[in-house]
Amino acid sequence: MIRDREHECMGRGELGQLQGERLAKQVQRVYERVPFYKDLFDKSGIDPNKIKGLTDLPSLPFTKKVNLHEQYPFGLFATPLSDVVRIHASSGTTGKPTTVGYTQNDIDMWAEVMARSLACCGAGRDDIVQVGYGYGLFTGGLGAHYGAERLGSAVIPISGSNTQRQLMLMEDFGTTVVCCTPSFMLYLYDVAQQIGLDVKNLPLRVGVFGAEPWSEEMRRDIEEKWNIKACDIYGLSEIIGPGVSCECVEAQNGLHINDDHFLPEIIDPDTGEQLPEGELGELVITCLTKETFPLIRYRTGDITRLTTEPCICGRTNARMARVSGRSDDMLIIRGVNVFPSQVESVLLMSPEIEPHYKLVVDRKGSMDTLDVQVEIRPDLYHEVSEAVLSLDDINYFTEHESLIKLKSHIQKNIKDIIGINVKVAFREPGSIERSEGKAQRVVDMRKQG
Ligand code: DLL
Repeated sequence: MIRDREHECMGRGELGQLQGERLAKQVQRVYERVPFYKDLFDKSGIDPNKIKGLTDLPSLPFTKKVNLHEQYPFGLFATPLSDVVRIHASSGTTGKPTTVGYTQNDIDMWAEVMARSLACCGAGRDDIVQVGYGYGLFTGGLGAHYGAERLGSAVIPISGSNTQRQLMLMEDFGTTVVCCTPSFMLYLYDVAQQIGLDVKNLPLRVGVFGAEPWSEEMRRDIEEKWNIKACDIYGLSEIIGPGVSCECVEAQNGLHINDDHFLPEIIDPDTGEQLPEGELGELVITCLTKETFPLIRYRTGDITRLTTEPCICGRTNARMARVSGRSDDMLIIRGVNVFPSQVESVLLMSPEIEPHYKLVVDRKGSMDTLDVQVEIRPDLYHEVSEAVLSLDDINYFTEHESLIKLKSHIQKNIKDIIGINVKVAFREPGSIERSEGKAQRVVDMRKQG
């Protein structure tokens, strides 16, 4: 169902007009209200009165993550705290978090774009939506919650973790839509297997998965294991939280951006130049309608591409490709740029292995090394374990003929497709740490020494 035909199916020309008007207003507004933007625009020689529409966008300076840290906690707020009704924060890997604020209008707009997104995945009033994203400072739980309520679905606010209880409620309440990270959905499957729950018999029909990079291969794996449609949802705290964009269940081919509120661009991360439609680069977003935390040309660090080609679902908004990773998560292995999700894609081409893996990067002398640890499927594991003398002996385990073949096959695939030599090591089913939120799949020893 298309929730807001007026804005989701608007002609591109008319939408551009609306975006341009909103942009001009927002630029004026932040100039008057946020000292950081007044300084930044003055230093960049920008006269806000001269910003009239979309063609002026490339002349505006970027806002970067470091600016958010410098202005911690409320320096970028464009409204007095008395108008703020909610504060969220995203945990930084180092130091202080990034703080974001919302007025009541911001919360309403967020609920609306989330409702659109859930509808885009095929959810509606009759659905029972289980929100398995964390509630708290993280935007996932409350974002999905308000959106599902606005849509009129029955919401189960279970939050993250609670693995066994998640499964119990899915069964007892008849959950039809689940929202959580894709890695948590895989963990839920493992636990369902352990307790003998046949998930294919659940009434669950749609999963709304995001908050971390995942691949097409992982989508297929989840869809097949759970017998559901798995849709990708994207967002970030700095812009609003989840609901910046979402795939439609009809095409599952690119995420529809709510671009009447969030104006997207793709830039070359090195030069900052805007790239033409279709080219891969860093996503930059301008908040056109946010009141408290309206970022201008925010560099998300996320790598994707845009298209405005019509979609079979009838929506006309711009679509972004699945995010392949963050520019700061990109691994450089002996000069080759590698995203963890690329390795995931290649791994999951082999049906003998499970979608649970860890990438360990190190440096031996002046050589970068990448070790790929991945679990093999339980049935193969048991077959191999029975065939060797000792179940516990790791050498017997890895030296089994079928595993040696599989290993060299995967290593060759990674070399052919990504262009790097890696060492693959198989691990027992269940031995790689599971995630109840965002998965941590990379260990970079180079940064730890
Ligand atoms: O992760 C918001 C969210 C919650 C999105 C629930 C979707 C579902 P942050 O914690 O601020 O916010 O992290 C934002 O996570 O810049 C991306 O790098 C990554 N990310 C979010 N969604 C996706 C996705 C939430 N679908 C950062 N695919 C973003 C790949 C994603 N990466």
